Amino acid sequence: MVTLYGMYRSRATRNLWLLDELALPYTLKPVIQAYRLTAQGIDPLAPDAPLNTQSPEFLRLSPAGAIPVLEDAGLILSESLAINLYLAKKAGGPLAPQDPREEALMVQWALYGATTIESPALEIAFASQRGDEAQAVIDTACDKLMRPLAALEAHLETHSHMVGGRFTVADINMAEIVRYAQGYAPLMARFPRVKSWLELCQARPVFKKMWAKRDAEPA
Ligand SMILES: N[C@@H](CCC(=O)N[C@@H](CS)C(=O)NCC(=O)O)C(=O)O
Repeated sequence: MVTLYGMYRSRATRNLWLLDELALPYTLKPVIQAYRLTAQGIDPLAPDAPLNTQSPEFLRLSPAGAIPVLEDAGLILSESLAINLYLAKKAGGPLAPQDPREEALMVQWALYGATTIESPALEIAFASQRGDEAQAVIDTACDKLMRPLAALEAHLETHSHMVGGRFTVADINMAEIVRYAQGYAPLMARFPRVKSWLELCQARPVFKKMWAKRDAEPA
C-alpha cells in the first residue's frame, strides 16, 4: 500500500482525488505545513509539535521540506504532479496514458500548468483571502494568466479533455492548478470553456467527496 504524506489543505488534494478515482488503497500520514503552525503561534521544531514540513523526521524523507510526498515500497517521490503521473501509470486504466504519445502530452500539460499558471493562480487564491491592497495583486496575477489561460481555452475549443478525449490524470493535474484562480469570477468569465471544463471535472463524485474532507480539515 502506498503512503501519502500531507494534508487536505495542500497540493495533496490532487493526489487524494486521483487515488480515490483509481481506487488505489493508501495511507494518508498527516504532515502540516510549518508556516501554518508558526501562524498559530506553535514552534514547528518544538518537541511536541505535530509532524510538519520542517520536522527533522520529515526532512530526512524529503529534504525539500514540502508536502505532498509519496512513499511506495522504497520509492520516495515529491512533486504533486509527478506523483500523480506515477500513480496513474502504476494503476493503469482509462485515467492513465495509453501510449508514449499520450504520456508525452500529459507531461507537457503538467509542466505547462506548473510553470505558467500555478504561481499567478496561487497569488489570486491567497490575495482573495486578504484585504484592501489585494486588488492590485489580483490584477497583476490576472495579466500573467491571460496568455496561458487563452492557450487552455483554445485547446478546449477542439478537445473535450486535456488528453485522449476522456477524463484522465491530466485533467486532475490541470484542474487542481486552475482551481486556485477559480474564485475570481471576472477572470473565469473571460475563459468560458476553461470554466465549464473545470466545473465538469469538479462535478465528479470523487472530487466532491475529497472536497468535503478538505472542508472538514481545520483551516
Ligand atoms: N511544486 C511542489 C510544491 C510543494 C509545496 O510548496 N507544498 C506546500 C504545501 S501546498 C508546502 O508544503 N509548503 C511547506 C512550507 O513551505 O513549509 C509540488 O507540486 O508538490
